[in-house]
Amino acid sequence: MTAKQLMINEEVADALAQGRGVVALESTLLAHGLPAGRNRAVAARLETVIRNAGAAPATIAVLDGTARIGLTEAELDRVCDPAADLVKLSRRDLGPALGLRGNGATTVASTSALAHAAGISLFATGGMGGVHRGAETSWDVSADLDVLASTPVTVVCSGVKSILDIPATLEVLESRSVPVLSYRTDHFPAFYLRDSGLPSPWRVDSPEAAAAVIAAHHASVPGDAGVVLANPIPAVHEMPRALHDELLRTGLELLAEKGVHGKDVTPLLLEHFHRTSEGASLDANEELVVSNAELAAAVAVALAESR
Ligand code: PSU
Ligand code: MN
Repeated sequence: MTAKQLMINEEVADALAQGRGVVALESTLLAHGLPAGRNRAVAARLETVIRNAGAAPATIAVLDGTARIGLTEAELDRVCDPAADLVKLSRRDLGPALGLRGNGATTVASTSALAHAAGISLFATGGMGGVHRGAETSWDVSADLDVLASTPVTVVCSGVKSILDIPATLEVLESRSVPVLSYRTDHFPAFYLRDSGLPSPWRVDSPEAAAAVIAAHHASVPGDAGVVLANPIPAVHEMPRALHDELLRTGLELLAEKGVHGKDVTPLLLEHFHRTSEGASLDANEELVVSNAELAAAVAVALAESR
């Protein structure tokens, strides 16, 4: 990428040059996953917890045809402003967005790709995309999985939402040689819930252990597969299961009723959860992302210290 296409801000560039920890953050969860106002507060909180842990935050978005790694306060305002009308950019959309000098918010797929291009190996988010329910006929499998299979970046997330087909998502990660580690639990988490009901392939109990696994994975497994570090939502913020199941049921009905497909599925379901739960899912969402940013920063620092 040319210097005009990829710009790394000073804080991030300095941290990279000094071998300090850096944590990438995506912008789709801000622009399309959280309501206006609340998204800006979450953006600030994420950056603060990462700095407090001794790492540099690198929120990523495409603005005026440039992929920006690390945003100014004004750029964060813009990403969080619905009037800015940022489109949701998966990895395949980066060429059009840069070539046509557009604006967009980056998903796990495009954020991982841009983070790697900038030399960043850790990324924190809420949930990642995966295999959608009914993918056997819709073919809706998130590019997040493909990118993880071919990009040496660790994604710290709270697993995947139960709106997806979680067993199928875990199968694809296995086929594509992406290790899945869960943090201080034997169960793979499901975003609003601490336990998806499925066992986690691996468990780690400290940031140092996660860093050791990440380093050993890249040293021993040929290819460029990334790593999933799944961090369950803090227990005090977990959603009541009955409320969760009811929202999921009505959310899936709403999707079928409206005939929504493709990239609009996740934003519509999130909006349904947030509206119907009167903010309970919003609080859960915020707390899990913050917790993931904290863990990612601790792992980034452990990785930097072990080098
Ligand atoms: N899961 C969430 N919140 C989100 C997303 C996923 O709980 O905002 C976003 C992420 O940016 C993820 C993207 O990369 O949705 C996946 O979209 P798709 O399924 O269209 O690939
Ligand atoms: Mn999709």
